[in-house]
Amino acid sequence: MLRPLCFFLATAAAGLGAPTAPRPNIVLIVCDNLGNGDIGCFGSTAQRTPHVDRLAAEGVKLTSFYVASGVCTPSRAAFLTGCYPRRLNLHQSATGAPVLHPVATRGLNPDEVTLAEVLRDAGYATACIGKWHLGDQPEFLPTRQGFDVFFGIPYSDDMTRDKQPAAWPELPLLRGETVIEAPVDRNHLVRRCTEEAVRFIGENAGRPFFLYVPHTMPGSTPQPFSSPAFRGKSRHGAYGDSVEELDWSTGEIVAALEQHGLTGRTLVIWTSDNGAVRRNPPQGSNAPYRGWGYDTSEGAMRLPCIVRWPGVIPAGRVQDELCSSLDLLPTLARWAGANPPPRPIDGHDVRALFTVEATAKSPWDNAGFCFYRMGDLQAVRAGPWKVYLPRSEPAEGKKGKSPPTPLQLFDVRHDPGETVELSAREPAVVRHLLTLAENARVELGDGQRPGRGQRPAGAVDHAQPLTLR
Ligand SMILES: [Ca+2]
Repeated sequence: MLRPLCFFLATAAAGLGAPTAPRPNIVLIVCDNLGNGDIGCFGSTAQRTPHVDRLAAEGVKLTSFYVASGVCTPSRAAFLTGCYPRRLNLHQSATGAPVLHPVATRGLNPDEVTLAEVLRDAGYATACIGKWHLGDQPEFLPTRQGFDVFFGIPYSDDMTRDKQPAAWPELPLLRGETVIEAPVDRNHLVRRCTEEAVRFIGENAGRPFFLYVPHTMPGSTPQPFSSPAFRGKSRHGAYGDSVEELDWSTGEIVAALEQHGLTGRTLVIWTSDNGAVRRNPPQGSNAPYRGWGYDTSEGAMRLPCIVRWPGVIPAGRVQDELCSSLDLLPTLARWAGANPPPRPIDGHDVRALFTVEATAKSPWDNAGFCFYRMGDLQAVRAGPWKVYLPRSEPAEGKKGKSPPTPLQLFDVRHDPGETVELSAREPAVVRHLLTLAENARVELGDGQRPGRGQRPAGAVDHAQPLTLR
């Protein structure tokens, strides 16, 4: 029921101001657990982010950009597939956890078509440099999902052997499918991944490339890691040091593009996989949004995002229309002259939102954007309105069971902090959003109710730890 409308709108949006520029290189930088209020150009004063701020000044700043989940694995799956995690059955692990743990029998199904596969088939060189987190078995590694190059860790940096000595290996660093170090020194991950990214740009400057940099930091540990050059240098503790190193990393990648004369031929996207998570101060910030990472709050899923492509995307704009990490695959595929996967996906071609002044409208306004926490549909947004669905049963979450909640409606465009509850004043809006929620349940499911559009996750019978050989 959702699909024909989606296809129609995507086609309609593509006709609006779609540029005829040559296909760009694509650099996709995704931080880990970094919130909207952590970045200067999005309002932070806690730490310095000059390189990211410059990117925003030279591109479009998206202020209603949503990821598809408040936690790592499902959010990262959506970036690469354009699908809601529940469609892929990656909304939870095989053991019912919110993310994949080491030695997981589940992973992103090799049958799914990733952005890397779409672009590689169109002639792009492809690299994934950072934290994967879509399956740690050989069948599920980046090299099996369209990436020529993988350098990084297979899951979160806090999934260390000391937490599960009987089952988990030392944190492995991989090149391709081979463990080259274990345990890897986490202080140097961002620096080393940046050096690998810069090298990949240099080696592929003469052909189209897709560089995916899913960072490991600030991550989930109480004190984020950073290299000695940044440690103790920010005004905001270990957290600020980590964010400033990520900003440095962005600057190095942008400088490498400049050095090779690729600035005008490269589309850079900069964002995060979910909002800042609660730690002991000094900690991250999701301001002006409410809530912390891991749930379906605005703070968890509405993230800073910048898209820069000089000459095609006008500089210095702010776009407040709703768009999503789900949109990257169909949007980037079109810009690369490639076709999106033949199977149903959830994202839209939103090129017009990035390039056209003021006139383009979000394709999500019609079908609505869904907020799932694991398998539970908890909220829907369309236009300015976000409804939190009433829940009579306690819901299972990363931090244990959350209490029952009533239906709540907010105008998150004009009240981003969700301070004024409006359901009693806007019954027609509520009815409309509840209809969209029901449409989503039919297609994607909700709780124990299956959706007709769900597809199986990848699975292996026996998982082995990734160890040095
Ligand atoms: Ca994350």
